[in-house]
Amino acid sequence: MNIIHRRGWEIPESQAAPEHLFMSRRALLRGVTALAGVTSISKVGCAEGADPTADLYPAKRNEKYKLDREITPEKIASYYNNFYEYGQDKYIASHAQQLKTRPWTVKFDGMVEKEKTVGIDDLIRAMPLEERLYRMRCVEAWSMAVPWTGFAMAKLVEFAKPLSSAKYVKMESFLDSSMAPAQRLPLFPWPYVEGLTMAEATNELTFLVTGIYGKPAVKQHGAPLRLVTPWKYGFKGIKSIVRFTFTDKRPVGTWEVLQASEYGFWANVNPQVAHPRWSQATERDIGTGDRRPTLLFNGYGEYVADLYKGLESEKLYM
Ligand SMILES: Nc1nc2c(c(=O)[nH]1)N[C@H]1C(S)=C(S)[C@@H](COP(=O)(O)O)O[C@H]1N2
Ligand SMILES: [Mo]
Repeated sequence: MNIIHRRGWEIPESQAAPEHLFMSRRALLRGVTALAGVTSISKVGCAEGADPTADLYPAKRNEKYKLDREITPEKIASYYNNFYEYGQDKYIASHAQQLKTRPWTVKFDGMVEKEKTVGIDDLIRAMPLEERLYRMRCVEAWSMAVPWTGFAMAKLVEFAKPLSSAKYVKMESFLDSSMAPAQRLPLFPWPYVEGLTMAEATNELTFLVTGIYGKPAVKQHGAPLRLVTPWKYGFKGIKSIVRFTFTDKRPVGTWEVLQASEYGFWANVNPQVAHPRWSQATERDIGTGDRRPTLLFNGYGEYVADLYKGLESEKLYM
């Protein structure tokens, strides 16, 4: 594979996607050609019909989680995305409208009292929805701050009833190339996979997102169910989840499969630990365009630093 040795922000905005730039140009071109056949739908903020959970929005904001910066304008956050099932660049919002978010089921399996599969609307209605303002830091050194709606993952873990022997939770995105043609390409080991330790999954910050900007989540942000771990790099935030598997084996995430020397299991934000191809010291706020210093644990150390005591020998920051 060709590794392009450039620092993240030296890559022009139009082609900035260091997460995938280690892939060969030929593979990329194949991807672009295959995607060119896809019809784009111009209305990218809107589902086919009314969302069956629309009455739950806007949910009450939990004022505990404060921002140190402006909320990123919706029009910017919703048109600058990473969702490789829909393409290789940031401008996948129209392609992502092919995602069909109903019917949608979520499976709970592995080390649980009893396996179960639930419909997304039943699941969302069983959970206490709230709004939280969180910062998000992508490993590519851009960041945003958005109002997510969702529920604490601890509530979902309670609902799933894992056995006490479970140490990790593995999450999987949908696998259906009829609504994501890029899944026919051999670029990625689909479906997208991510994982957390049980302690991380039940940390109070860990949030399962069903909505954004006071409305049900738009497809490009990973509707109808997406993970947000604001102290970790954005790639941990797996979109459009269909399965939670409780296990005693550490899950290997999609990016770790692709390039283990650059993307690991922990992926905690740390300005002092550079990515092998660029510095993580600062980030570009996609809302204002300003460059600002990156904070340890993306500023969430008071909530999460304790999770990593005794794990200092691990590669916690990549
Ligand atoms: N299924 C899936 N989830 C994913 C990704 C992806 O390509 N596929 N990209 C990740 C990356 S790299 C980032 S930075 C965030 C981007 O979230 P946003 O587009 O809502 O800002 O989603 C993450 N979740
Ligand atoms: Mo990312």
